[in-house]
Order: sequence, then C-alpha cells, then structure tokens
Amino acid sequence: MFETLLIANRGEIACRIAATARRMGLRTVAVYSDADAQSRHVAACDFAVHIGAAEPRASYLRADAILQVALQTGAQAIHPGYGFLSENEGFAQSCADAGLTFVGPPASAIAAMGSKSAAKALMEKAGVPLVPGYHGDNQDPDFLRQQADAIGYPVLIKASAGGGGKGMRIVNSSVEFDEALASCKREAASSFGDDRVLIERYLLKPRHIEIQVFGDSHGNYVHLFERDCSVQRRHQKVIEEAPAPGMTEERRQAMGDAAIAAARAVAYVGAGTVEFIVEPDGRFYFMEMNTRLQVEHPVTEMITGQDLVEWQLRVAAGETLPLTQDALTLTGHAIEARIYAENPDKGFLPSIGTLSVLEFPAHTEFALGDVRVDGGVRTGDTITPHYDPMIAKLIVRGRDRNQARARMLRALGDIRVAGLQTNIAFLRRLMADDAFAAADLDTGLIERRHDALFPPNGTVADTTLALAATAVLQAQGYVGTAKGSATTATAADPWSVADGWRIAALHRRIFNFLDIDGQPQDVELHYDSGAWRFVRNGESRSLEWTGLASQPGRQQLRIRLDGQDSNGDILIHGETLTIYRDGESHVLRLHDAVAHAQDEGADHGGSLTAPMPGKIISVAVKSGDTVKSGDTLLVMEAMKMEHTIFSPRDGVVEEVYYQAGDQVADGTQLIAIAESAE
Ligand code: MV4
Repeated sequence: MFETLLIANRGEIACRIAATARRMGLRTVAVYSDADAQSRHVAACDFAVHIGAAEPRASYLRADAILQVALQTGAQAIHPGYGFLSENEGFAQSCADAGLTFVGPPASAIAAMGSKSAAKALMEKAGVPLVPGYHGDNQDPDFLRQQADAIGYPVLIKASAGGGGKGMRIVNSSVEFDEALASCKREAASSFGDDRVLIERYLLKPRHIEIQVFGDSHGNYVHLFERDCSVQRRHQKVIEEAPAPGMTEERRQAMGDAAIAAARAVAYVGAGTVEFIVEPDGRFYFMEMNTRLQVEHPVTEMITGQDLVEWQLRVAAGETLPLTQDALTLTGHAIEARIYAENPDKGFLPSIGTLSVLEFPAHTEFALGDVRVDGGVRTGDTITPHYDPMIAKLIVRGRDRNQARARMLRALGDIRVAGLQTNIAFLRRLMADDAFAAADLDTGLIERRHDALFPPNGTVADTTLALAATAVLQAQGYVGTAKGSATTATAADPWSVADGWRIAALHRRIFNFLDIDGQPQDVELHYDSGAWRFVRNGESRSLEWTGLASQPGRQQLRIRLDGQDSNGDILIHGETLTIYRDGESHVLRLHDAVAHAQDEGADHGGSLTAPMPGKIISVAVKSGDTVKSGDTLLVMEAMKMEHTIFSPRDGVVEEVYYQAGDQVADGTQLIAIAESAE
C-alpha cells in the first residue's frame, strides 16, 4: 500500500476519500482553488497545495499542476473522485507515465467506454444485452429510416457522442423520421462536433438500474449488487436506493453477470458502474459504463458493509479483490438523498450564500450507521456559483424499504439549514409520495407526480406564526407562562428595547411577518393580567410558551395555543425566521429587512450589503454619481419580493460591484459610497 495519497477533488467526495485514507493510515494531500482555501476538504487532509483560480479549468482540471503537486509532495497515488479529471483518459495515462498510480481504471478502459457507439459495439460482442436498434457506421438518412421502420415505432434517435440526455429525439412514425433526424444531427454537430447518431426502440416507463462492479489487476471480477436511480430530474439523480425494488434473485444474477462481462470486455480494474435501462417486465439493456466511483456509492456500502474507497485503494495498490462473489451479501435497504442548495419553486435555481446554520441529526460520517452524512461543507461555509451546489448526501438504511423511507423522512426533518434555500422540503414530499412509497418507480416519476410534489404554498398556520412571534420575544428575554411577570428577572430591561415596545404599548406587540410568497401575515401578541394572547385577523387565542433551549440566533420552544401543544425550533437569521415544527420548515420574514440593510451600510463606512441572498433586478446609479440620502441605488429580488436599497447618506458612488441579473449572497457588498467632498 502506498503511504501518501493525493486527492484531486474537492467537497464531499474529497472528504469521503480522506476519511478512508486516514483510517487506513495513509497521508493525504489536498489540492485547492482560490475559492476553497478555507474549505473542509483542505482541513480534512494532512497537506494542502493551492493549484489555481476558482474556475475548474484553472485548478481542478489542471492535470499538469496536479501531477506536479503529487511529485513534489511524494504522493504515490492520485484519487480523482468523481467529475473533474476522473474520466479523463489523458490524465490516467499521464499518471501512469509519471510513475504514479491513478486510483481508477487503465486509460484504455476509460477510452473504450468513452464513445457511446464504440462501447455498444464492444458490448454486443461481449454478449451484453443492448436496446434493439442500429448503432453502425452507415449514416445515410434513407438507410436509417429503414432501420427505424424495422425496429418499430416509437424510436429514439441518439447522438453517438451524446450523454446526459442531450441530443435525443423521440420519433413516433416513419413520416416524422427525416425531419427529426436532421434536427438531431444539427444539434449533435453543434453540441459535440460529431453528427453521427444511433437508433433505438424507445422504451416507455424505463427504470435506471446500475450494477456496481469491481475488478482487480489479476483478472478477478465481482459485482456488489444494484442501485436503482430512476428518480431523476432533468437527468440529475435525486434519490438512489439499493436494492432495486422488485428485483428478483435471478434477474440480479443476470444483470450482475452482464455487468461483469462488460467490465471484462475492456479489461477493467477498480470501481465501475454499468448502467442499464430496464423495462417494466424486467428486460434490461446496457446504457453506458461509468468508469469512476459514483456519487451514490454509499447506498452500496450500506447494504454490503464494505468500504468501496478502501477497495479502490487496495486494488490500485495491486492487491486482489478483498472478497469473492460468494462472500458478498446484501442486507437491508439503503436510500440516499442529495441535499442541494437550490430553490425547487424557481426551477431548482442554485441558491448561493453562506450556511449560517447547518446541523444534521445524529449520524456517522463517511461510514456505516443507520443514518450517514457525507458532506463537504460546515456551518459558516459558503455555497458559491463556482461548483456544484450540493450541501451533503444523506444516506439511511433500514431492515426494509419502508423502514429506510421512514428514517429518511425523519432525518430530513431534523436537518437545520439557514442562510440559503434547499431542496429538503421537496425531498420530504418525494419520500412521502404515494408513488414513491409504492415503489412505482420510473424515470418519469417526478414529472408524473408534479402536482403532488409541487403543491402551492398554503396559508401559514397559526401555530407557525405563534412560534415565530414567541421566538422573537423569548430571544428578547420575555417569558411566556402565567407564573410571574412578562419578563424574567435576568431579561433585558423591556423599557430599553428600542423596537417600539414601550411602556404604553406593553400590552400589544405587532409582528408584520411576510410569508414565502411575500404576502403579509400580521399577528399580535397581547399581554394582560399575567397571560398572553395570540391575535390574528381579529381572533384571539390563549397562548403560553416555555423556552426549551436558547442560543444566539436560535430558540427552541414549546407553545400551547388554545390548549394545543407544539414544539418548535426557530432559527433567526437577520430578519429571516425559519420555523421547524413537526418535520416541516416554514420561512417568514420580518418586514423591515431593507431598513436593516441600510443600517449595515452606515456601519461599514458607506458600503451597502445585500440583506439576503437574491438577484439584482436593476441598478439605478453608476460610479461617480452624486446621491442624496434616501435615493434609490438598486433593486434586488429575494424570496419572491423586490427590495429597494436606498442610499443611507449624501455622497458619491465610488463603485458598483454588480449588475442586473447577478446572483448575490447575503452580506455581499453591493455598492460603495464615499462621503461628499464638501
Ligand atoms: C433511452 C430512454 C428510452 N428508450 N433509450 C437518457 C440519458 C441517456 N443516458 C439515456 N437516456 C434514455 N435512453 C431508449 N431506447 C430513456 C432515457 C431516459 C432516461 C434514462 C435513464 C435515466 C433517466 C432518464 C430520463 C429520461 C430519459
């Protein structure tokens, strides 16, 4: 085994690899870009070397720079993770040429699986089932139409050089064929510089099931069963699980054999995944082989009890496979959910910003357990536009699928995130969805279940508003039970709280909340004769609350509203409140965020910062303009609301850092204003 491993990646997968390398006693070397100097993967390794600017081309894709770091730091092996250089045959070859071990297959195997049509020809020879179709060299339109007629409609025209769903056309009848072919060829030529296509029978309701394979350098092969990755959105996997629901032992064996035949055909070494497209009746066809460790590998680890990174390192070091096929067992059921900083209500637009809070339920990291978290960011870290906005992978296992699903639902509800938007609520709806629960899986599930998965934001419940309001008061030192007065002995002096709470107004506190749609949700809390009341739309209910735990920016409370008990965990981030209750989260804003943005501007010597993550809609000034206090500087959009940023003073615009259309993280400086010269 080598002593030093260079990890040529970032984020969760770099941390994942470092965890196993450490456990195995290896020294680890991280590489990092300008954007990652403080990143978790840098801290997870023993050494770290800067390799360039934030853009991947200037850092994580620089094969030469990474090889040089490996040689300089005495690393004997390079683990590429996934993405970046992981499936770059040139890089695999350069490692070999430099006398370094590439933790992955030989360059020749990457090359053989890189071209879709060439891979299909190889697979056909190896006896791996292919979708009935034509993938030969003859590209004559009349010939291809005759092939389509012979296959039977509908057919799918796919760009030979394509992938990830790009360059595909469904054709329903012979008369549509010529036009679809021409259009597909145009797209293929412009997207891939190669207009060759292949024709396949178009499968309705297909599933994506993949087999994890492993080969060693001694010609041994095993498979580690399957993963079902049918739940996808625009060719991005959302949920992965193992085993595949409905899989029979016979079919598992047949698919495992086919996957091993595929690996053997290209003299594969290391971890690989053979993807199949599967018909409702169980017939399966080779799609492609991924020549890397995949994002979803943890579900396989959970059902086999094996550490696939350890397997990769041992095989790369020349050892034989750790286990034979007979010794591998499949136990229980595992599900992985990819937690992203993105906004499902806005077409899953990435949500960049700072993770002011990031907390997971009790879990293990990068290792077996009933709840596992593979993450690459910590509280205080930033999700930037430079890289994939994945926050973490949440992986659970149960004795069966329903137990795993229940654990996932629960664990998702226990995550706390503030500072940006996530897909967690969407994932919870998916986990609870009837079709998903019934394992009625196919690649169209999310579209088919659209209405259930994207319900309109309903009215905000009284309980949610009461939790938000009481959290604000609790944070200010008020107590919410009948015993004693409205404030504790140790609380801040209520008379000095400079927010409108005055002696004359002691009995009436107004909260102007805005819901996620920007709609006002005004409520009042009244205090009278030792008791609180919650008032909304003129209706009044009795209210008590007890603080359970408190820390800056966070209140855990129990309220009793009209005799009904509810627990809540409320994160207060600037003017944004995230109320967690009953596994669900609700976001509210207090009305005066913009005013606070201006206060901050004044505090920071004339720089104006974004009050929350959002998008710049328009900029009203340019550098050199003279502005008066209260002039409009720019308009930004956040949480579906437009916010006008006004000048806090008279002065001259020194610099405008952003323009219309830019995404900005909260706290980002937008404009600098200098005092007027006079
Ligand atoms: C197909 C198909 C139906 N019939 N091929 C999409 C990406 C590419 N790698 C293969 N893809 C498909 N090929 C035939 N003959 C449907 C898909 C497909 C799909 C496949 C796997 C996972 C998700 C998918 C989503 C849409 C379409």
